[in-house]
Amino acid sequence: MTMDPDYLPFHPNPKKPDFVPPVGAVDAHCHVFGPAVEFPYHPARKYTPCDAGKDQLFALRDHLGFSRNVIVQASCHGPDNRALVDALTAAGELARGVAFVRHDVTQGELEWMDAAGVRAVRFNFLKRLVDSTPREHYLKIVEKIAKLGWHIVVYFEANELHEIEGFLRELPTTVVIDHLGRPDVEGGIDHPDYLRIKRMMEDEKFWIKVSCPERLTKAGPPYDDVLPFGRDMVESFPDRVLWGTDWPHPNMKSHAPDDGLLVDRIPLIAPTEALQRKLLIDNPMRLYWGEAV
Ligand code: 0GY
Repeated sequence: MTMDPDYLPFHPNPKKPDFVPPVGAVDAHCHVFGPAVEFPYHPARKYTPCDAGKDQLFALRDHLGFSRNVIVQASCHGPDNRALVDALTAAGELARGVAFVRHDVTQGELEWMDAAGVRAVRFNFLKRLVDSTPREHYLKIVEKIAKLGWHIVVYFEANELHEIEGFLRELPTTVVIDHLGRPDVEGGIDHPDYLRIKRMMEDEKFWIKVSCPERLTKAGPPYDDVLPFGRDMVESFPDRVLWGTDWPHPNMKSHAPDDGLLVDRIPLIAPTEALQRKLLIDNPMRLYWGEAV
């Protein structure tokens, strides 16, 4: 399983961040890829990444000064969640997971994932990453996960939100929006597409990840053009924001971001210790570990 010729591997030696995260901080969006010899990529995948296994993820967690991870099943593994479950099992209490499942997933499979620490499923609406899923299939999944008390993570682009907003609003669980809802940063925080996301956030069932400046930026590192969006969400909805590295940064075309630099951006979007604690500890612990903090 050879990596795609235009695939950019993750940064080989990220800096030690200047910002020291509070003890107990959670990286609430990252992935494991393979290794393919043990956990082959899915035949229907849209890209073949470089291997990025659990040991590398845990080493990065420690290097960055984080304590825990929320690991999100990536589309290159399709509905085969074995690499995710393997990583969660190895991490024990130090990780929780977000799976990708199909409507025909069995209750036994869901319970196997739940026991390993999976707490959510991801609905991915990006056409470049997945084939589209019929609404009735999503609803079948919703019905099945309700029994386990899981929530739903959604990945979409802001300019396409109008197509699915009604559907998202009707979902009966907590709904976490990936990567700020992928706004066009050149439009600024007054752009109608971004305001649509903010309006949706007023419903308390929605949460949002203030992640992925490296993917949203037009200006490049250190991602100053993305700053207003993360800061606006943290200040507007301090109890429903999450932060993550997005390591190993699949499908980056311009550059492989330095994860230490990404951590150094945190105090610029969450400027007080109280906001940092909510973003990095209280919020993810409440949602993924069920801890009232
Ligand atoms: C991310 C973003 C991307 C990829 C995936 O599941 C995935 O393959 O999520 C992307 O290409 O934008 O969250 O890692």
